Amino acid sequence: MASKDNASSLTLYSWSKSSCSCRLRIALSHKKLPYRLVDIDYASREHHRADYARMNPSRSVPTLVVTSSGGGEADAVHIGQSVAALEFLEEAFPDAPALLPAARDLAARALVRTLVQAVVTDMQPPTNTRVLDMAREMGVADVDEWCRRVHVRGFTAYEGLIAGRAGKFSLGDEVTLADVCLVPAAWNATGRWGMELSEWPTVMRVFNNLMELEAFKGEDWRGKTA
Ligand SMILES: N[C@@H](CCC(=O)N[C@@H](CS)C(=O)NCC(=O)O)C(=O)O
Repeated sequence: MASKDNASSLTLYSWSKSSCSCRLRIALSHKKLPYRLVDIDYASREHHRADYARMNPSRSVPTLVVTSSGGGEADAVHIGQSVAALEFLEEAFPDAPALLPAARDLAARALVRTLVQAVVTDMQPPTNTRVLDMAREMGVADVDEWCRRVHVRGFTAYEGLIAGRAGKFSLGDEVTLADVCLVPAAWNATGRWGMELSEWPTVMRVFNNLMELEAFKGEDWRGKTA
């Protein structure tokens, strides 16, 4: 089992352009935690193969695999939900830079988690590949417009939550899990669906500030070929 001694080894199964995978890559980079990256061939639906599904029955990316030092594959922990994996990193590596406000600041922690959910439950799932495939099968002609509409609602909610509260980042001047989830959603919006963030001035300002940071900039897939 993983412990809090930083001795665990981490493997991330990820697809470069998956917003859910980007959350983990950004967090791992921000926390400066070494890990092994395994690229999933999303186009050939590698995440739907039986060997992957044994690790992650949801057949989605990412999956974070945690092996404790001295432990074998049999003892490995497989975390197949990105937020569970993010929270695991918070708890397992308390000496790494935190992405949640201090435990005593319950209100700030609740706001960060609210912002996280505004992205990970309200924005990403309706635009997931399998959902878009279903939408196409059921006659939705323009799934890009579907995604844009989902994101307009999502960014409007996010703007309402952070306007007047944000500092350099979504909540004050420290990077949090909210930022880790926001930025990949903004990459999808701008990189896939031709959206601009100017309609949401606080979101746009926070996004631009975050894009100055290596942990975020280094994971930006827009403009890359792979
Ligand atoms: N709730 C899951 C969602 C994971 C998810 O939907 N990942 C997408 C990529 S961002 C995926 O693998 N989709 C595969 C599919 O739809 O078949 C999480 O946060 O990890």
